[in-house]
Amino acid sequence: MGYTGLREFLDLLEQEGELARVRVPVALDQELGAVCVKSLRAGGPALLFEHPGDGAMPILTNLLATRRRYGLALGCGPTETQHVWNARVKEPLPPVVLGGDTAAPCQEVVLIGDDADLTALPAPIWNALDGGPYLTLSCHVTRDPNTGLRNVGVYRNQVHDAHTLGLLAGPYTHIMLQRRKAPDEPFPVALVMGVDPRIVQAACSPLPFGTDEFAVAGALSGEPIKLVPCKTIPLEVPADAEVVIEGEVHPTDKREEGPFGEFTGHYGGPRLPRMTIHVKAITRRRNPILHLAYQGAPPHETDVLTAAGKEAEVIRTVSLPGIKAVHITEGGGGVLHVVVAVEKLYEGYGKMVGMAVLSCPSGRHFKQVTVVDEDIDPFDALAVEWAVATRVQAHRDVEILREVTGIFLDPSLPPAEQAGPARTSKMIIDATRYDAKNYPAVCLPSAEAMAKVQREWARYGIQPGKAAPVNSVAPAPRPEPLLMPMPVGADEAPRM
Ligand SMILES: Cc1cc2nc3c(=O)[nH]c(=O)nc-3n(C[C@H](O)[C@H](O)[C@H](O)COP(=O)(O)O)c2cc1C
Ligand SMILES: [Mn+2]
Repeated sequence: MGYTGLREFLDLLEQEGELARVRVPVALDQELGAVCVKSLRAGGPALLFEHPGDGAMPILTNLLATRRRYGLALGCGPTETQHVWNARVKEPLPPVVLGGDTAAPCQEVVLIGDDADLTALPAPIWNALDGGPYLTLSCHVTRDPNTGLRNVGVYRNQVHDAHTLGLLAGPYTHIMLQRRKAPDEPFPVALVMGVDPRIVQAACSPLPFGTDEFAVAGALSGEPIKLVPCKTIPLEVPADAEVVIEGEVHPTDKREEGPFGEFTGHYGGPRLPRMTIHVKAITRRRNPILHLAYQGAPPHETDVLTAAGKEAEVIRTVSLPGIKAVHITEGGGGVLHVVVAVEKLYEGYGKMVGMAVLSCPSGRHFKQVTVVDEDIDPFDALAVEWAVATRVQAHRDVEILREVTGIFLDPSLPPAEQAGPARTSKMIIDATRYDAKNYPAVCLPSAEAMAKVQREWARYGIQPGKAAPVNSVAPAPRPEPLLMPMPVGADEAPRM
């Protein structure tokens, strides 16, 4: 649909003015991270560093770091992704496996054993206190030994030495759940970097356990993903991948891993002995692009990558009627805070929705659910705060749930919880209007006056203001006008 594979997507982004080529050498030790941060804060384009660390292998970052580019990857507008996603993934499209003798781009160069040298890949040190260089956007392909089902998930990899990677995957991740019956046994893994963006979207989304993310990526793209067998392990990888690392996870062979600047904007978990991946082969294109993602203080790519698919999952799995839109916010790192706009069906419905969102399968990591009326755009931070400020009585509308499961990377947890169990408090803020029928009316000029001004705006000769956003943690700019609760004119941006 629209394009095939990463290379064609990059062409599309270039046509759309959404790709910048950085032609000067950029140091891997934090300079590259700093360029990512500055560009992310400005809502900038995808970045192709042509000479990272003076080397010849380009690094691609910030690819899907804005809602606009996430939508472009799906062939839809930035506010349509939730509904487009659910419409397409109703019917997963399984991948096709090509024969082992296929001349696959991902195996133009095959490096086995000692030749498979990780230090040939330009892995950056992203943030000041990182424990080493990290590969950050590797799609880990594994197979469940009990069911034979495939999983594809993104987890961080510290580069320990030429043939060893670290792996940090939460106990709830599917790569770990697949191994729950034999947690200490080594198992094969293929790390895929630089693939069709719809594979990355699926690999970062909380699809139900047992779902083959390649089949979801196939459904998202409208054609089956083409796979080829790996060279040294019994797994299959996308034929057009840029770089593939074949190896084995060794759960009991641990190396000191971390710390790593996480999506929360803080260091995530202490430096600890964690499991390793022993590399058996690296296969790649002749001139590959290494696809990575910056993580750290929001805004960053995880804000969008882990949020958008999860928003679709929340809508799909919460069966209460009246849910209009879901926004997992940038300030919450695309993980911790969620805003839900609902048609309030009866008194108490806001809290009802809040409880359902917290307890849906993909709601595990939410700490704060803000439920707003349907006149509030959940993507408009000003409108959401306005609703909280003017429609909430804390004693009546805020509920706190104690010691429920959270995410161990949350820096606000007591240290013992960050090292393991991660029990957290959660909060529901019901910012829907109480007793809506008798609620004071919203004050604005009439619908007719607003629509006329919208239509005839140019006539007034008013230039846009020059005020810059004051927050450093500002959400990426949205292309549509933000929706305040105002009458909708004919040319108003569509609501979700
Ligand atoms: C850039 C990026 C890095 C991530 N790193 C990790 C990580 O190191 N460990 C982890 O458990 N999840 C990480 N995630 C989140 C997982 O990708 C996400 O939970 C996904 O659903 C995992 O796939 P699974 O559900 O099949 O396990 C990361 C996500 C992104 C976008
Ligand atoms: Mn999965």
